[in-house]
Amino acid sequence: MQEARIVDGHSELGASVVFSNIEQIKYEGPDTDYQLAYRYYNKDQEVLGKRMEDHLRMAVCYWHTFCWDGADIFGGGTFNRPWHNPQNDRAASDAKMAAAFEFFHKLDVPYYCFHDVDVTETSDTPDELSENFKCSAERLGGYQEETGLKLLWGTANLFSHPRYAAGGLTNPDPEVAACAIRQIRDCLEATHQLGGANYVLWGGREGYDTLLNTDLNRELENFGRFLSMVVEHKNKIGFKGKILIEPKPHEPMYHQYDFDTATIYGFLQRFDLLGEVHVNIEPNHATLSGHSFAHEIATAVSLGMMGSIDINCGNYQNGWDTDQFNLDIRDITLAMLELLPSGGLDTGGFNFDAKVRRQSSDAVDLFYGHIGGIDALARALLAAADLVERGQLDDFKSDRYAGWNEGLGKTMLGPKSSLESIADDAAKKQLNGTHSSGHQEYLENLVNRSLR
Ligand code: XUL
Ligand code: CO
Repeated sequence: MQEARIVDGHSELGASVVFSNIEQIKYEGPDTDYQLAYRYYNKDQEVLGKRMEDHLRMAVCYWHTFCWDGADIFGGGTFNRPWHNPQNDRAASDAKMAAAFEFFHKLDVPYYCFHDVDVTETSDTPDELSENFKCSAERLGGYQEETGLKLLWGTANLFSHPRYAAGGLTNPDPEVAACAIRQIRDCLEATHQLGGANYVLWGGREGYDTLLNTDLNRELENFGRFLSMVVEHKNKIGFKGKILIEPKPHEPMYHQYDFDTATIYGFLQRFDLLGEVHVNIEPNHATLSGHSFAHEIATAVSLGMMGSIDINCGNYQNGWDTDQFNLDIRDITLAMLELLPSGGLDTGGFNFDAKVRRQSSDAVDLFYGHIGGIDALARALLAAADLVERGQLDDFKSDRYAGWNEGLGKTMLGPKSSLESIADDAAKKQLNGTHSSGHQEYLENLVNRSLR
């Protein structure tokens, strides 16, 4: 391995050079044997008239990669990162930030994402959190300026502190909801100040464990009212990014209100927020709600709600949110096929909401995890672009639905049609519709041919 290349000026902010024996990751092509290189992600390569980097707009998340120490519910941390200490004091938070920006730079991705508490030392009171987070945002701004890294989105953590056990915006206690709102206000303003492209709300504890202690209607009404205030504030401060809700059906709660994209659509319609709020789709959350990743993307695109993506995957056996790096190129290709024809991502990106396994305890494993995930995205993009360019899938769908563009189909949908007129016409013409093959296997083979 070659010597590290440190970004100019990093030393001014006290960079730790934690990954000092790792060079910036470069594209070396599919045949390289070097594991710290990209085989498919070639950021300047044009795909369907756009650079790969601009299609994917990839981000690294702060929480899994820099905050998590490998602890799970059965055992403590296994990672022993140099930037962790048990107090998570200012020094640890600074060291973490230096390491994070060194990592972002060395991966050569354009964006990162954070929760307020990820980038801030442990704070005992809401006042302390507010003050400390302001300082953290200043320091993040300094790193962004130095490295050219950009913020894909920020979010307030309204699920870790014990006060949020029964929710943030949907908490039965107004005092707790007020604390949540204060955190959102601070984080939205910091995200704006840092030039963030979006602001995310993941309602991890906006839901319930039992209806026996829950006034579902009151909680949803409050949620709608407070979400409207978020939108109002966004407009007031001139934040141009999108407000995104991240669907997830359960975990940590038994039931979460932001169950899936279609549920969120109904909620936004109820509170007159359609067009103001979009979704941040996560494959592992999609599968938890009984959908595929592609289904959630197709639904968001069709409802005009597409925002951003937290790319990862679950584990098909155990049914919880394992947040693994998604290496399933076929699964991602199917989702890309829904996304690309709509023009792709606008303010959104692909954020790696994924973590290395608890046994992958070396810092270099963070590189292997992300490199694998990045190359999988690049391969899926190439495969989906190939399918779009060949046009067979599109032609097949167009032919399948062609009957609605003229003749009978067009008349049936026309302004003069009624249930009665269509039924009478069917009887008069002795219509006797027959089935035509959906050719699923033929289409699946087309997809597989493009996976290379
Ligand atoms: C939790 C999850 C979160 C959100 C941000 O399942 O996905 O990391 O992305 O709060
Ligand atoms: Co997520």
